[in-house]
Amino acid sequence: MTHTWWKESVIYQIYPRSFKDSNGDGIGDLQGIIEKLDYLSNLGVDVLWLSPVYKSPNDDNGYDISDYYNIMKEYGDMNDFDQLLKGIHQRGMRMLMDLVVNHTSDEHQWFEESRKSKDNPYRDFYFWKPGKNGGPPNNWKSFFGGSAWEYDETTDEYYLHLFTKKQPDLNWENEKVRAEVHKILKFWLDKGVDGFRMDVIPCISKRLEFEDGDISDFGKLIQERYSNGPRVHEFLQEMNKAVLSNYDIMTVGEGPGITKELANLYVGKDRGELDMIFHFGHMFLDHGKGGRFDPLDFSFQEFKKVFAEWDQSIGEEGWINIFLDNHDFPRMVSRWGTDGKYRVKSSKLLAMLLLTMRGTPCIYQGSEIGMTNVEFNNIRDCRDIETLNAYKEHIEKGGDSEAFMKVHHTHGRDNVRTPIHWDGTDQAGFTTGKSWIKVNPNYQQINIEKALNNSHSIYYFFQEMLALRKTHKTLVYGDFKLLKASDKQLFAYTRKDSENQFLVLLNFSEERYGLDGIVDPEKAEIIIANYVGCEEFENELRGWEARLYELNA
Ligand code: TEU
Ligand code: CA
Repeated sequence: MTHTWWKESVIYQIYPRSFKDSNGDGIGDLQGIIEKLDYLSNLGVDVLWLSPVYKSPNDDNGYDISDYYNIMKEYGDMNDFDQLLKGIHQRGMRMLMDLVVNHTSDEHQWFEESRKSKDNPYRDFYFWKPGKNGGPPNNWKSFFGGSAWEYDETTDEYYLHLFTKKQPDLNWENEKVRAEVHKILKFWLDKGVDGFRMDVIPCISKRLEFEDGDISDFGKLIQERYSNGPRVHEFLQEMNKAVLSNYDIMTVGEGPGITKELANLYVGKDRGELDMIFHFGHMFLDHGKGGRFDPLDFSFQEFKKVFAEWDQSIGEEGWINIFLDNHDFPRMVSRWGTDGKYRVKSSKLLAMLLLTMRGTPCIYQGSEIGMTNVEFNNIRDCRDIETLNAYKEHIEKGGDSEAFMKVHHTHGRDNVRTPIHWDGTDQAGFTTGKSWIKVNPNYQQINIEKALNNSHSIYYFFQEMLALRKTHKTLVYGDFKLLKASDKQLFAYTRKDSENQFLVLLNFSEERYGLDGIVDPEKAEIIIANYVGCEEFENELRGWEARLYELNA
């Protein structure tokens, strides 16, 4: 086993806007993160992934960049950034920046030039096409509702935007665009940044025929038209050769549309492309043909199968991330656990799942204290452009507002973007001003100050699991084997290498679960569990009980 730091690391994702506000304007900022570096270091995470902090008009909260070389003014300035990076390194941690180069903001100087005229030197930095039959060039839909094309009167043409109309797609066919991206990478890497999470990276190579797609099934549209285009690997290998390979860094692709069959083309160890990807096998499980706001039921067995099949297909060849939520998906305890009576137990169970799989785990801010989804009853409380656009479309089609808000409560992105609960004071200690988005009303029950004063809190369970993963490398590199695949309640698997064998038992229900024959107490020792006093329950798991056993040879 060759030790690789980015395989043995655990990432903690920070959504800066909601992490900690230091100057009372109600918006999180870099100085706020600096204030909390000891908290993060004490938790035991290794790499901090910051969602975008570059200059942006915030149409999509920073995923619409207008200047890659400057810090968003609400977050601070380059001095704050340098101080933050230094503080992270001083604590032995690393920083991942969020590289968003599938598209820019429409307020980026390149686009402002590009839209001026058909012969502007920047015209080919983006995709411009004449309309067809009085409408857009094809039937492609944006991830965020409506057409993926916006008409621009000045030059009587449409431009492509897979996301909002303020996020025009960059034309990677143009080698000048690729050279500019390499320059951006080099600028931040020369400042000492330890790598990048690359936003929607499988979408950077477009199918230039721009053929219509099957818009009745958004997941299919992503796979058949938007992701895994003809030159994506060429572009990534070129980027790796020109820049990435010159640094000891970590590169993480966000991979909507990457299938398990295609994954090792991106992350295979000899591919010279990316180190790992966030795949969406489980994340899109409950997305119906209409996308996130068209929810589907799915089975627990399907959820388990995703982990087994992805591990199987990646094998020893590549590497993946392990995550259960992020800034785009509902809170993990509300989505995969239960945020009622068993919130604490199920949060710890999910922590054990996250930290005993093969891959580089990523903890989303607030998961370490079991933060939950938030019930917004009024669309005016929502801030996410994807939600606001979907709501508008829903109402225009005669949909019912209450029904939409109900789906938003379980599936919307605002759920994971409310401020972190630092304590039980006003605005949860996040800001002394008025927060940009409502604080979850349960902040007095769920907050970091309480967690730090409770030795049985979710926080300390995460801390213990993180420490275990550090000292038991079998949990990083060991073979994964799913047990009882068809069981409707138990998620059981082993992790094994030449030194150790571990058994993980996760009871995804409040019903008890009999363990007859699964564990031989003579040959198994409990390393950690989310209940105290497991010995007298050798043959039974209680509601949402999680156990990690070391199996003696
Ligand atoms: O997300 C792309 C993506 O695939 C998810 O946004 C998800 O598919 C989408 O929410 C549809 O439900 C990345 C960023 O993570 C996201 O925050 C940005 O909004 C998006 O790209 C555009 O940059
Ligand atoms: Ca602020």
